[in-house]
Amino acid sequence: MVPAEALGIGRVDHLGLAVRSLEEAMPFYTQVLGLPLHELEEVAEQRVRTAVFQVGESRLELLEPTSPDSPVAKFLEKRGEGLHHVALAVPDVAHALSLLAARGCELIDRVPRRGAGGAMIAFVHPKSTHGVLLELCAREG
Ligand code: CMX
Repeated sequence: MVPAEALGIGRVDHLGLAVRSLEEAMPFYTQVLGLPLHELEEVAEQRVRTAVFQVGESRLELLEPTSPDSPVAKFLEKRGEGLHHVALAVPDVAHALSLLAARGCELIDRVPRRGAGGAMIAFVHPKSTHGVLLELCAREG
């Protein structure tokens, strides 16, 4: 049997963690865990503010909704704070999406778009991944 073409997943790029308030959640990561803050950013299109912490070659991305119609606000309402998504690094998001579409996966984004930190990203629906919202992510350099 010919193995299916791999997506080229290199590592876990980051884990997205939904929080009600960055101000309340950040001291745990900075002061209790002692992680360095990498970046604070507002992603207007997703209606979130993010605080990113570097953890070796991966990152933790805290997500605070900036509007009641943010996908993260809906998540917090239904499930409370916690793991929101897993982001895997791929070399080419568009190519990975075309492979996943051909394999019958339900894509949230049919084409890559710009996410936090300037990365190209796309989401795959949790229905296709056994319950985890999956992000594909490609960074330059
Ligand atoms: N992880 C796992 N399952 C999730 C989920 C998540 N983060 N969010 C929703 N679900 C599940 C729900 O529990 C629900 O399951 P059931 O049908 O079994 O109850 C199902 O998905 C539908 O959920 P919903 O609450 O009705 O929400 P919607 O369908 O309106 O939206 C989703 C869900 C994933 C399509 C939407 O949140 C989305 O498009 N997400 C991608 C964009 C995003 O999350 N942006 C924020 C982060 C941005 C960034 O990192 O920059």
